[in-house]
Amino acid sequence: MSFCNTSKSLFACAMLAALLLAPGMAAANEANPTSQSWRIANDTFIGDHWNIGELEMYSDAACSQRESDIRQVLYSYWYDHSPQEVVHDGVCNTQGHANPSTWAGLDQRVGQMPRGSWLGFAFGEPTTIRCVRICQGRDATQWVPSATLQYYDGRDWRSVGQLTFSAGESTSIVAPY
Ligand SMILES: [Ca+2]
Repeated sequence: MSFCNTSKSLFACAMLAALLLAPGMAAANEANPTSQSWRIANDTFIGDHWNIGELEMYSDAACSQRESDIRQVLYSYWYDHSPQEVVHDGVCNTQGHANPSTWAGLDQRVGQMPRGSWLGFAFGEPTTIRCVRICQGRDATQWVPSATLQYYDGRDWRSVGQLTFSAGESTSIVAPY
């Protein structure tokens, strides 16, 4: 970049280069982002609170390569304090409310507004998520038809695409990618 050819901006240029090359940062290619932390956030208003009894993330569009090296469950709020493992224990729970085998988000406006509730994982290694399977509630006020997939780039959460779900169990590839 010509910006880097003038001596006056050498320091700024070096800082920029260091930032771009910092380990753990997301890949520069926004169409194929890589990160250890991924989450889904509601795109539509939630009448009560969002219930998710199982969340699975896959690195391929065929939804066959499941990322199972889960180091941490990431969430906006945990309503009923059920064990965090319930969202990745292999049991497709689609019950709602304060069922002990499901995650429930916040049932107040800040959590009900679009992007107000989210659930995700920190994986052991950087990956790219292209497919998500969830088992969410069946009550009309406790599931969402549309969600946004986001990854953490080291500074902010960035949206990469949309997911389309039905009540209960459903799988969606990320669009567009
Ligand atoms: Ca489960």
